[in-house]
Amino acid sequence: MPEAFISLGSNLSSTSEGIDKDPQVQINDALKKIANITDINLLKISSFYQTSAVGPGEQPDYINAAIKIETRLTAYALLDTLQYIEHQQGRVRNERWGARTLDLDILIYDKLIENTARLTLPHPRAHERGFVLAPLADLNAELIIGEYGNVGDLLANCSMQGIVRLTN
Ligand code: A4P
Ligand code: MG
Repeated sequence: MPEAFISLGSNLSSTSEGIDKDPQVQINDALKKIANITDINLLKISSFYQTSAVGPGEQPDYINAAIKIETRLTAYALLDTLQYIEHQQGRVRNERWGARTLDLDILIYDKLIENTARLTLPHPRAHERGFVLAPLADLNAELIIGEYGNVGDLLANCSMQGIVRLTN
């Protein structure tokens, strides 16, 4: 079965039925939903990280994590499934890189290289971002990201300023 790596990020609370859900709860809820999908086996979950927001203006810190899965879904069906979960958890798409209740990105799907309007694989910015590489290194530091090299080496050359591992 194909293996894939997914990053999870949240820096906004959402309120549903009067209950306030902070970013850590958003990530945990997303993990539960992913674990319940028949065509996905959730193999590994990284530590959670508190990370300074990369992007425009002042934004709250993010909680970031990553997972390793195996799945019978194609890469596009997996993207549909992840976007449906984002939508269920109140994601509203405003400005690019803006604050969000939940962001689920496919970092790597097997050895697939894809470059369409809907899907770029490996994820085009994964290799340069500490908030992606730190959780990914928990899962597999030997993992190769396209032409850029392995996660452990990329992480060693990347700024870790504003990235704090949370115990969980
Ligand atoms: N898309 C293309 N390739 C992929 C892929 N591999 N995985 C398309 C998922 N989606 C992919 O994404 C826009 C479109 O990208 C989707 O419709 C999909 O078809 P989006 O989630 O709507 O928008 P976005 O996340 O704002 O854009 P983008 O370009 O994915 O942003 P990034 O690069 O993911 O950055 N700072 C911290 N500390 N932590 C974070 O997690 N995240 C971002 C988002 C910015 N700053 C951050 C963090
Ligand atoms: Mg995204």
